[in-house]
Amino acid sequence: DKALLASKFKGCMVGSLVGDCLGEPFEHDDWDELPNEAQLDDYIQQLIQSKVKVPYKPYTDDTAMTRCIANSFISKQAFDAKDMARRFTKEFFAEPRRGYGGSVPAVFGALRKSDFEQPFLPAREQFNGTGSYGNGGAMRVAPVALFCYNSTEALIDTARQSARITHAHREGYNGAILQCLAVHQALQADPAQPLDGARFISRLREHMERLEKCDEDEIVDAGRLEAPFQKVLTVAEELLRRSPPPARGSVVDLLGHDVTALSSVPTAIYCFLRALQPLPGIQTESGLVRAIQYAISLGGDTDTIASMAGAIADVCVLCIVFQTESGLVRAVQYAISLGGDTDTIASMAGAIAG
Ligand code: F2R
Ligand code: MG
Ligand code: MG
Ligand code: MG
Repeated sequence: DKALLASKFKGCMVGSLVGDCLGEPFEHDDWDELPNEAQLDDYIQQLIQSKVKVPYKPYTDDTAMTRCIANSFISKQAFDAKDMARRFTKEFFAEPRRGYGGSVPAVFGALRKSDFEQPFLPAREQFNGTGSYGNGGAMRVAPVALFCYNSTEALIDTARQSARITHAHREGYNGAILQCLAVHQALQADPAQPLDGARFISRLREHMERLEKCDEDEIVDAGRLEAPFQKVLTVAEELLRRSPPPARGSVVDLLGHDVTALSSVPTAIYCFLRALQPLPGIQTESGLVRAIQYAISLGGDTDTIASMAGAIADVCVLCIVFQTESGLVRAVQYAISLGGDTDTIASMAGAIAG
């Protein structure tokens, strides 16, 4: 269904943008702290009551680079590393104060100096030749899932290459692949069926098992884990099985919430999957708002984790059974779908739901 797919594509881009903008005020360099509870409540109340003045929140590097990727595909109708590198660099030098990572500006400088001749080379020289394992490749990858919707293998290859323009470390580009696969699985989910969260995450782990095997010949720098994404996804699977949901502090201790791909991509996927069901202390009917709010409540790299969770969630939550986030509309629609005395049953259900 083309219309449904087009609406999912839009949802993905909007979810990514909204997560970035709303998460930005809580992005914090101090990875040991959860956000101040009172400040967070106050912030959410402001947003719910639309008290925040226009323009509400500026977007950050996450959205700036996501737009570059989307525009490169639109212009070239293919993955073109030089074009993408050129767009990232132009965007950075036009608006360098969007909160970029500490080291990535050096890549843009070197790309510009070499006139984009070798678009993957400057990234390989980062961090004494190990490359960056920051989450910058993952935070911007959503358009790759849309562009490569018809082929998982093309998606994996394109996600890897788009990340390698700035992130040569295997954790940097594997994190981008993982986030891209998560968006893709959300796009493919059947809107008529409730999403099976356990299956969703185990399929991602199976992909990472295969991909991390291929990495065995890569240089492993000291102190980094073997097959790290498989390990963290296994932990996330275990956390998802817990009821009631584990405390936020335990989630952060076990999954992380910092600017590295390893400590943010599985966290974003966990946020999305947890937010499929109501969460204590989060009063919203919207699965998208819940995913973003929950991601922000974990603190740390809030713009990026909320943006990645939002990109996955907005594709999916609208589509579960009925394509509405409104409990009232859902109740009325469901009542009508049962047939029979539809006006009366829908009216009574609507009176209670409203
Ligand atoms: N940088 C931020 N936030 C910090 C606070 C910004 C503040 N709000 C402000 O406005 O100033 N946010 C953005 O950065 C993240 C994406 O970063 P990216 O693109 O991955 O950058 P980089 O520099 O490549 O990596 C980030 C840091 O990770 C560490 N690191 C990476 N690889 C490493 C390696 N091989 N060895 C050691 N350390 C490594 C370094 O500390 C890097 O600086 C997103 O959160 C985006 O929102
Ligand atoms: Mg950012
Ligand atoms: Mg960030
Ligand atoms: Mg009747």
